[in-house]
Order: sequence, then C-alpha cells, then structure tokens
Amino acid sequence: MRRLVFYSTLLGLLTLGVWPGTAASPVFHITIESAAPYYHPASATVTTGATIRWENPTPAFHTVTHDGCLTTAGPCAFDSGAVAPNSSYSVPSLPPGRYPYHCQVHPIMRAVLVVTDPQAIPSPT
Ligand SMILES: [Cu+2]
Repeated sequence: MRRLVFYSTLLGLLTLGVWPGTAASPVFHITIESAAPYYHPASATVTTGATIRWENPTPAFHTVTHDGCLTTAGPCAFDSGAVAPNSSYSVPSLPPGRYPYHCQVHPIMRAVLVVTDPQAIPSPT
C-alpha cells in the first residue's frame, strides 16, 4: 500500500513535469560563444530564484567572473574558474542587482546579468 502511494505520488510529479531530485527553480541558459557577443545573450535579465547556467560549447576554456571579483571592484558574487569545453557553470540564485561579468582568459568577453525581484515589479493596472 505504501508502495502504491509512492508510485502514485511519483506519477503525479511526472505529470506536473517535476522530476524528484532536480531543482524546481527555472534554469536560465546563457551560451558562451567563440565570437561576439561571446555570451549569448550578452545582456540577460532573470528573476531571483532562477538558476543561471552558462554552457561552454566552444573548444576553449573560459570563465564566468563577476567584475566584483577583481580585487578593487567590490564583493565577488560569482566566479566560475575555468569552464572546460563542453561543460557548464551554474549559479543557483542571486540577489537582485546588476552583475557585469567577464572572461578572465579573454578580457574582451564581457556581458551583464541583471537579476530582478518579481515581487518588486508593480503589476500593470
Ligand atoms: Cu574566454
């Protein structure tokens, strides 16, 4: 009986598109590219609670480094370290704010991530 309840619950979750063990939060994908704009989209807006995932399909190593991680710039929100070809880097969630970031291997690679609080956006009337 307990087993039946388990499978019923599992079936219910699958019907809802939720697989147990995976994060329920939405995932926002940013692709690293070998040519401009290098991070696609180069200007991304996500809401708090969303996981941000950078995918690196290029043949080179890259980093996803918040500009604040430079010693003089301020608090460091995220720094991927080297992201190998065909791998990815995820940040589970960020507080609202504007996060310019870059690649430490290729300083020409720059982009900005904007995190908004959905509660703070007034609904249109
Ligand atoms: Cu790079």
